[in-house]
Amino acid sequence: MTARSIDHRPPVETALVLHPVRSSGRGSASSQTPREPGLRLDEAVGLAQALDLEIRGAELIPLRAPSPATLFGKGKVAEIGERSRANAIDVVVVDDALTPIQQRNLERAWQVKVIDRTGLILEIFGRRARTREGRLQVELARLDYERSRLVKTWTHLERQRGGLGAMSGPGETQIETDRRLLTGRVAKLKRELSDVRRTRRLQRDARRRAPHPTIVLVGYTNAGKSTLFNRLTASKVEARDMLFATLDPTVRALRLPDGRPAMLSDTVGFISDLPHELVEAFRATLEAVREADVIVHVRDIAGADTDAQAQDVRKVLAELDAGAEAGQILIEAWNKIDLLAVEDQAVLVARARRTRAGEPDAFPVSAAGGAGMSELLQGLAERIDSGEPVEAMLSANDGEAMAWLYRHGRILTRDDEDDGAVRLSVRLDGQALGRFERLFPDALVKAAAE
Ligand SMILES: Nc1nc2c(ncn2[C@@H]2O[C@H](COP(=O)(O)OP(=O)(O)OP(=O)(O)O)[C@@H](O)[C@H]2O)c(=O)[nH]1
Ligand SMILES: [Mg+2]
Repeated sequence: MTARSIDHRPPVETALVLHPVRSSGRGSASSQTPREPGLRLDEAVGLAQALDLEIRGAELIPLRAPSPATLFGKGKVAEIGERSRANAIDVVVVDDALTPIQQRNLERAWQVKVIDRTGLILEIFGRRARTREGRLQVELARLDYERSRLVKTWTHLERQRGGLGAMSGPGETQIETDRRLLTGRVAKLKRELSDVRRTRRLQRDARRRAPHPTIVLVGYTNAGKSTLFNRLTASKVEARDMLFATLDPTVRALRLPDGRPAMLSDTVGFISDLPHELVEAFRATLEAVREADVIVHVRDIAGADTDAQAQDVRKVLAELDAGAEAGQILIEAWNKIDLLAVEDQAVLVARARRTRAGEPDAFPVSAAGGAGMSELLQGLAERIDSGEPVEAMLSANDGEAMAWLYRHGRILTRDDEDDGAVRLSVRLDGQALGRFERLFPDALVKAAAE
């Protein structure tokens, strides 16, 4: 933690982070990708730190038979309770999915706030959202989560009624009312969101008419997307060693090596077990991903977890109906190579050159140090070259048309005739070609023999 001279924020809350390790071999209740539990624990600590919690302890807890009432066994519950008291813990983070009942029972047993993985991620998103759309989306996801938990609580109570007699906690009427209130708020939020989105769609349509190709950076949280974004566009988007530093997408212009402009987007990071409420809520924001001409999957290639993280990212892309599977051009930027030993860097570079059929092309880079940037940009330019080459004959006073072609196309060859006329061979995508013909009907354009 960095020292702050004046700090007006409320006192820091202390936390204990627990990652249950299920003996069935699966890391958590819903994860598909096997991971080293220690790395999962590190990630959970990172998430808790992203909420500015002061971590007083982090531990793997073996789970042989998960208890429906408290997840952990009786002895463990008592032991953790002891430790929470001894360390003056305010929040216990359980890096797993807790049922509402488990959450409530644990809170009672430990007399602290208990938060599970989904709750933690929702909380982080809630704090980070800056734009109106981002805030509405997170709020919607949170209400959805709360509503589903109320429903679960309620059905649970239904089942229990008669058997156990007096249950503490909210009664059925209260829950019904809460649920109706939530449903009303969800409906209202959805209306507000659709208004905001309509405006954004109009803005985007206006942008889309510009024939600039679009490139979008996606990847696991903390992979270095914003750092790469800043390097490529000379911007200063916040890039920090913090999970979910970026939430709202940012778009900037970028110049490809051949001088053509493109639009680059930085996006929210993905994470394993990303709450489905959030994927749903962010679906519209992430439309940029589905509409991109090229997707760059930024990977922390130096991280021990890199393959599992890549799997998680591909899974979220599939949920968004985006990525290579969906027919989009996708390349990988293998970031943070500076963190590898020189021999390992060489191995990686060799591996990137020999990607097998069906594997995405890979570009080893260091967004922080700058290595590999020109290769990456060149790779992008090549992939964006979907346009057909055409020949344009411009007379000496067609300066405007020529400037337009330089701006929107890729000039392949240029021949200056004696009379001042210029013959350009230029690559233009279909949309740009149509625009050029409308704007400059007198310029002579024909398909070029390549
Ligand atoms: N050593 C090294 N560190 C890097 C490199 N690229 C990024 N980082 C660091 O990795 C951390 C995360 O970088 P960000 O650019 O914020 O990552 P992000 O993918 O945008 O993360 P989120 O927005 O949280 O999803 C920061 O501390 C960066 O300085 C790199 O090439 N080498
Ligand atoms: Mg970022």
